Amino acid sequence: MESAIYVDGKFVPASEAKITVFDHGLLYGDGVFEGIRAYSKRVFKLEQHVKRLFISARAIDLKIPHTEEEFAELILEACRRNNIVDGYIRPIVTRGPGDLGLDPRKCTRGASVIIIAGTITLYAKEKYELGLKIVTSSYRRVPPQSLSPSIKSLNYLNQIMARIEANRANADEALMLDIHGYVSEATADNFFIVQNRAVITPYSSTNLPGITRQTVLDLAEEHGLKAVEKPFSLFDIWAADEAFITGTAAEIGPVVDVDGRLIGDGKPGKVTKQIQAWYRKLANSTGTPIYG
Ligand code: PXG
Repeated sequence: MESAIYVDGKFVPASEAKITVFDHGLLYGDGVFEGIRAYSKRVFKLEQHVKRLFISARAIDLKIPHTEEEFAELILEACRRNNIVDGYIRPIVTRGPGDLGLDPRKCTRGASVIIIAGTITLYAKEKYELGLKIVTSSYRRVPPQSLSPSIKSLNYLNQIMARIEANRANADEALMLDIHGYVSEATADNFFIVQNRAVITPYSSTNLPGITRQTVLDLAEEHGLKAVEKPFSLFDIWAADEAFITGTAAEIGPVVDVDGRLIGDGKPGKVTKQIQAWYRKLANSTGTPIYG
């Protein structure tokens, strides 16, 4: 059966879900989006995702034609229309249709709202058992002086360039440094190291303030580990006991090789595995019920 997609105010079959070629989301990457997961008939961290979507929209001066509560309800409805039990929900809000020319004032109709509810797989299943092999990209993450990397916008070319580099190197993912050479994040995930039972991740000023990142920081504290946000460099990765990436789509992905150097003993670490288990348990036992 075809999936039902929300676009421009109504649910339509996927084959009829279309927007105009004059949408500024397409023409200029002018828009924002979210990536949300559902586990066991519940939407995980729904409120946080909707809040971040609205903050991203506000950051680019884009008005979403709904309240946060209405938007959350639309996401739940998208899940119901697609009989989601476990799935991935992808809300997108663009500047909407407008004449050529990047001035947002050309988009007189207002924002386009799209919600896709389906599935996503970022890395093969065995990568979660064997660990990911990543390489440091020669592309630096766009600095906040140019465009805040904390905005979840439709501009992913910075990360896609890094991803192409990783593909060419036969790696699973790329590690991106910030403009000063400190670790920023992976192309679509936040990055952590584990050192002496402390989980360490960079401040979110140079990356996306990931909802999984925050969940991991909270889980670590709750279970008596130290959760630390601070800048660190490649040196600290070489010296780390463990490393992993976090993201809604990726969940918790162990990193065992960076630029051909093994992290720890080259196998997914003990703390990483604990965090995977805590995360799985939380994700499968909390969230907003889809079916009431
Ligand atoms: N950094 C970036 C740049 C991201 O895009 C994360 C970190 C992790 O954030 P969360 O809140 O998910 O823990 C992301 C997540 C997609 C897709 O195609 C979206 C992301 C990642 C992978 C795929 O919908 N964004």
